[in-house]
Amino acid sequence: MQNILSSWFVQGMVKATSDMWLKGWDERNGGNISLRLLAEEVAPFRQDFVEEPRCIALTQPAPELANCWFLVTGSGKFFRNVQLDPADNLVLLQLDERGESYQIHWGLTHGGLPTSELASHFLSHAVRKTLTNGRDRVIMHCHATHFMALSYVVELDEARFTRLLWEGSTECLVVFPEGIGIVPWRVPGTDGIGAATADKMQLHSLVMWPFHGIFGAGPTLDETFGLIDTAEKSSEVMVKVLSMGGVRQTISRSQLVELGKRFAVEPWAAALNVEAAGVS
Ligand code: 2HA
Ligand code: ZN
Repeated sequence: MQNILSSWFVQGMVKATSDMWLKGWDERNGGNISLRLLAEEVAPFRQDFVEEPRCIALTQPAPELANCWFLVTGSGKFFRNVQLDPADNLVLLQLDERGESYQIHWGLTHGGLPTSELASHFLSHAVRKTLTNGRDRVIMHCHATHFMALSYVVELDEARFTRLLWEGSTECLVVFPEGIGIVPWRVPGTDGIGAATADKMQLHSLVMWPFHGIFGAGPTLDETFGLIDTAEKSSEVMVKVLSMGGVRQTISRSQLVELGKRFAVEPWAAALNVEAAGVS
């Protein structure tokens, strides 16, 4: 019988957290990931579950996620350590039939809790699950360096910031046509920032937390990592461009429209219609 440590979902979390650590996006205990799993995906590993699962009440009920399973990074755990001991740094949990509490079935072998950003994750999962008819299964948060850096110097306007990143690399409009939402600065780890983030997830698969980091939503760990990586790459280009004296030429509005047509995506109109980034 296969051990849960070799399951695709534990191995997927090991790869995502290790890659993100190597990218420099997850210093110390920075960042958190949750992956929604189906009952049939976890069923083959029941022999590895604890006999008496701990039950913990949610600070905010999530009825849309009733009975759902999640693999989540642990609170206070370091991404760089997940590969060394996945069972101590990750946690597999299931919500109850009303979405008011969860039981810990595997992981956190030395105790502890799921990520401090569980409220943001569950509220965002609830929104994305409904919006995408169950397709989106991952919420990922990290401290992507250049993306964060831009939040200190650009106007914190969603359409203008989206336009800046679309212009920062040709692929961006295709990868995140629905643009980037921005939540005003708030204390992390609270229900308030969770609700504000989930609200932005109604329109955008990427959300900026200024001076803190990024939240991404997607169908798989690979896709969500790729989404954040693409936004971060464009941010790095723009940090360099701004450091070299600013934009002198860029991708035009009509070229962005052409890109959308060629790749059959509908670019967020608000970002298409603001004036070109950096050219003032
Ligand atoms: O998990 O990144 O926002 C630590 C954080 C909190
Ligand atoms: Zn954070």
